Formats: sequence, structure tokens, C-alpha cells
Amino acid sequence: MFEGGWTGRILRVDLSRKKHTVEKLNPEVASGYLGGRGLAAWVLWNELSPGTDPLAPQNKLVLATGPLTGFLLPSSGKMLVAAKSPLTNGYGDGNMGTRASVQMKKAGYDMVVIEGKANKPSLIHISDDDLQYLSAENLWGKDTYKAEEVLEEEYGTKSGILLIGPGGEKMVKFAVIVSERGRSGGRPGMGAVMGSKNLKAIIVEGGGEIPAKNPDRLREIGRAGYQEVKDASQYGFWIRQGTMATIEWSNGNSVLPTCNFSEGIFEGWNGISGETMEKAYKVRRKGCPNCNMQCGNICEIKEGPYKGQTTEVDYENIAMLGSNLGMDSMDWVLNLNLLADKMGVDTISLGSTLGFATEAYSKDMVSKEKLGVDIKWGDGTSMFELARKISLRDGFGDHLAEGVREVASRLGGGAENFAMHVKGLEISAYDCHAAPGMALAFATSSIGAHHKDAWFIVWELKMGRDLVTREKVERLIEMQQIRAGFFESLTTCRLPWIELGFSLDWYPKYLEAATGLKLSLLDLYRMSDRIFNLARAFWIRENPGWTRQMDYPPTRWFREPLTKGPLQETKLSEEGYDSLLNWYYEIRGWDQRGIPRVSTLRQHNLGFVADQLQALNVNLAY
Ligand code: PTT
Ligand code: SF4
Repeated sequence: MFEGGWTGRILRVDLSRKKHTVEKLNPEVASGYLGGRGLAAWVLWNELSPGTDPLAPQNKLVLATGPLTGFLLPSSGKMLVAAKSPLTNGYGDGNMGTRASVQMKKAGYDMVVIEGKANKPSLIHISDDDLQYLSAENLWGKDTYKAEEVLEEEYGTKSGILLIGPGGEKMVKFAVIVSERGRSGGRPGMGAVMGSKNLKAIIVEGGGEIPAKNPDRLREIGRAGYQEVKDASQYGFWIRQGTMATIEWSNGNSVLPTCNFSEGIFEGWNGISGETMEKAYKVRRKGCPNCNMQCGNICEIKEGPYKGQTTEVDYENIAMLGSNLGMDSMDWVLNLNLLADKMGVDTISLGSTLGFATEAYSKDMVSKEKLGVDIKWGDGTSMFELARKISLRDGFGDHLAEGVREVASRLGGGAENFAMHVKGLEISAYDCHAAPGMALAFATSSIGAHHKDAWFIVWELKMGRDLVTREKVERLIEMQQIRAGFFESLTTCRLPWIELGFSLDWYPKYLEAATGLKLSLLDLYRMSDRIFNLARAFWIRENPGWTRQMDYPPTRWFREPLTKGPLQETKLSEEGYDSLLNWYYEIRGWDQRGIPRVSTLRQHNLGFVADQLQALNVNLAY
């Protein structure tokens, strides 16, 4: 029985048959997997047949909120979008701050599961218990800004709108789902999955109350939480620069990705720094619902194709479209960022793909005729042109739209050595030549090389970057418990905690007031481990022939040392990395291939997972 927090309802939509049903969420599943990633991994494991083609109608797009979503407590306006990833062939998700999360809960749904394929470009409009299947032929081909404008005119600016751009329509493998011009989620191709279903947009409106076990208590501690956030010593600086302050920090610590992750410092960093952004480009700030530490930096573009328009930026966007492309012009970086948002493609993967193409071109592995652009490090015009081609799958852009792993294997000739990805997902903006723990974090994250599960860099630098110890791995796993399971399943924003020191102790209190469930932080970490193992099992099920090579970072970091800055000559040691990985597997209860043992799965109440893997002839150790 649900006493609050969850609505207890799942909306299941079949686009092929234009049929939908409302199902009950099993309370045991809810209390065992919480929400967000927990519920999404549960659905994908149980409902997808092994080997499902990620772009086939049989793949499922899961929109999942958590038990705290929508309540008035710090940064609770987030939701998870998940599916089997067309980019990695594994478990994929993203965490978005959008009105759609709150509207979904108010409409009475914890989760929406979308399957099948519409026979023509469509949108769905969910309004409480009503669902309409509508044509989106007038929107197909429109960028996300234009399409959202049309939808806002029709449905108002208070409704929740999730949509894709031309990148998603053309199934660029790293297309994202976009909302509110700058909120974007689902790096591993969730936008491509939506495109494969001919689904241009999802509009959701809810008029109900979100049920809470103890609403008065929740209101009271929610208010106290907002106050703690506001009183944090870093608050003032945070709302001025948000994540952008990280550019200077990363450069100072030799981890700022530069020219396709070949270096960790960038001479031109000041041109793209947080301070430059704040003083010369920022015009206002923006935030997700229910957040009082708004970190969206809205910047006005002064030069280039989008001169006069605004775009929302964060550290990852600027580093991957800036230093990683040798670009010190904030204007060009902002132009690229806006292009990515309008097209609905991920900025991190786009930056990595452009960096890869520039390097391949400079090494004569692809000709100018083939590429269609004379691309050079730091040259905004050619980068912009190639980014456009990738987003529209035009010419060689069609190959690049497959992501760096695939395009490198098509090119051959050693291109794999500078394809910067793990398990097919392009690496987020931290160079790891001199950060073995962070490299391990990227390599073992649940969705491929995304920093969301893997932002170990600050903890690692505090412990000692050279340190290769079991203790470092224990800390990494603790971090994964908090970031990968806890926050992704609560679905609330982790930035109050990581950036302003908001205490984790608030969350069990919020959960109890919302749901009635009394869970300690330790209980939540155990749940997190269960979800982590379930996501890992999904990867193994979908990728037969799994080996520990899947948990290795790119060879570049092992073979080519940094040549600039205080850490020049540094590279990753293979021996050191293997020691860390061995400890990692041992502590996680996985065998030396990185596959969970039967005993581990059972310990996490995942006996059914062990049974299915064995039935599929996966050789599991005990
Ligand atoms: C997130 C990833 C990030 S994480 C960034 S910048 W970051 C990039 N932003 C993109 C963008 O913008 N446009 C675009 N076309 N592609 C983009 N790709 C990149 O996507 C995001 C914030 C940020 S900003 C971060 S760190 C935190 N991430 C959280 C998380 O993952 N979990 C959680 N519980 N809380 C988080 N809080 C913060 O949210 P993905 P958003 Mg995003 C323009 O979705 O797939 O996880 O990729 O959702 O609403 O934009 O919030 O320096
Ligand atoms: Fe959104 Fe930033 Fe607030 Fe997190 S801190 S909820 S990303 S505005």
C-alpha cells in the first residue's frame, strides 16, 4: 500500500496500436528500487527481450520520476529518461530538470512507459487521465526551439514539454531529449529512441495533488532545507557561475580536455572561463522547477551565425565544444552549443566527435573531399559546418553521427586509439592522463563514460592522484552509491549536496515524510548497490562475450603522455589501472571479467537476474 510519495500508477503507451493502459506500481518494487533509474532498470530488464534492437519498436522509452519529485523541497524537479541505448547497446539514461517531471506526478503517474512506433510523425498529449495521439507532421523537421514555441502556443507555458530535434528524428546515435530550450537529457541516444518511434513530442499536464504521508512535516522540513541551501557559503558564487567555475579549476589541475583529450591544459582557457562568461556574456539565470540555487547560465551570443540569440551553458558544454576543439572563442562555443540544443544532440558527444574528426583529418585518415570541410583546431566556422552535417547526417556526418566508437572502427588504421569513449559513450569533460581513479570511475559507470556517476576527480585529488590503493577504490564505490544509485533513483538534483554541502541526512527525512518509509542512508546505499548490479547485468545480457576490456578507458591515456603543463610526461600506468580494477571487482563481488557472482546477485535480492543470465548460458561464477 502506498501512503504517499509515489502515485502508485504507471501509464503504458503503445504507439503502434494507439492504445494505453494504466497499471498499478507494485509497492514492493517501489520500495526496493525507489524511482528513476531503479524503476527504469527494473522495467528494461523485465520487459525487453534479450538482444532487442534499440531503434526497433520493441525498445521502450521509460520516463520515471521518484518518490520526492514535485514536492516543495530542494531541487526536486528532475526526472529520468531511459531506454536501451542505440549508442552503447547497454543500459542508457539521463536526468532532466523540467516542468514535465512535476506535471507527470500531478497527472498521477510515477512512470510512463512508451513502446511501439507511430505510423507517422506524432506527439502524445497526456492530461491527467486523458491521452491523445496527435499528428506532429507540422513539427517534423523543425528545430527544438521552433517546435517548442508552437507547442507552447497550443498548450501554454506551464505544461511539461519533452521533444526532439532533427538529430533525434534522424536517429543520430547521441541525440538527446530537450525541454525548455536548454534542459537536455539522455546522452546515450534517448532522443534517437524517441525518433525511432516517430515521436516528436510528449506534452504532459496534471491538475492533481501529489500525495504525501505527512504533508505538514514535509512542508516544514522542505522549507528548512531551502534555507540551508541559501545559507551555504558558496551560494552567492554558485548562482553567478554555476558549473562554469570548473573551467579554471580543471585547467589548474591538468584535467581540462584539450584537442581531443591529448592534453589536460589549454592556453586559451581564459577565453571560455566562468569569469568571462559571467562578465561578458551572461544575461540571466534559469533553473529547474523547485530549485532555489538556479544554475542555468543564459548567455547572449555576440558574433557568428546565431548572433543576438541566447543559449544556456554549463561546464561540460563549454569544455567539450571549447578546449577539446582548441577553441578559445566563447562566441563560437556558444554558437555550437545553441546548434546542439536546436538540433537536439548531446554537446559532450558532439564535442568528442568533432575532436575525433579533426584529429583523423589532421592525420590524413579522412580526406577533405570525404569530410566536406577543411576542419582545423580552434576554427569555429569549420567546426560549426561539420556539427551541422553530423546533426543532419549529411555526407560524412552520417558516419560521425554513429559516435566515435563506430566511426573509428569503420575508419580502422589505428583510429580506435584516439576514439575517446568507454563502452561507446563519449567521455565527459575530464582528462584522465593523470587521474587513474577518475579513469576507473568513467570506465565502470552504469551508462558508459558520463561524469554523472563518475565525478570522482575532486575526491581523488584530495586523496592523492598518484595513489593506487584499495582505499581509493572503496571511496569510488561510496561515491557511486551516492551519485549513481541514490540520486538517480530519488531523481532529485545532486548539486545541492556536491556543490553547496547540503547534508545527505535530509533525504531519509524527506522520504519518510513523503512515503512513510523509514530508511537509513545505509539502507539507501544498499538499494543503490542493487540497482547498480541490475544495470550491470543488463549490459552483460545485451553484450554477449563480455570481457574486462569493456571496463578500460581509451588507449590514448595509457600510451601518449601529456606534453604540456606541470604534469607533462604523465600517462596512466596499465599495471596501476589493472590493480585498481581488480580491487574494484573484488569489492563489488564481481569476477575478474567484471560479471557479478551468483552470490552477489542473490545478496542483492537479484536471484531472478542470476537465473535469467544462466538460462542464457552466461557462465556465472559463484
Ligand atoms: C547531462 C549532460 C550534462 S551534465 C551537460 S552540462 W552538466 C550537458 N548539457 C547539455 C546541454 O545543455 N545541451 C545539449 N544539447 N546537450 C547537453 N549534454 C550534456 O548533458 C543538468 C544539470 C547538470 S549540467 C549537471 S552536471 C547535473 N546533472 C545531474 C545528474 O546527472 N543527476 C542528478 N540527480 N542531478 C543532476 N544535476 C545537474 O543537472 P544527462 P539538465 Mg541533463 C544545454 O541529462 O543525459 O544526464 O546529461 O539534465 O536538466 O540539463 O540538468 O555540467
Ligand atoms: Fe537544476 Fe541547477 Fe537547480 Fe540542479 S542546481 S535543480 S541543475 S537549476
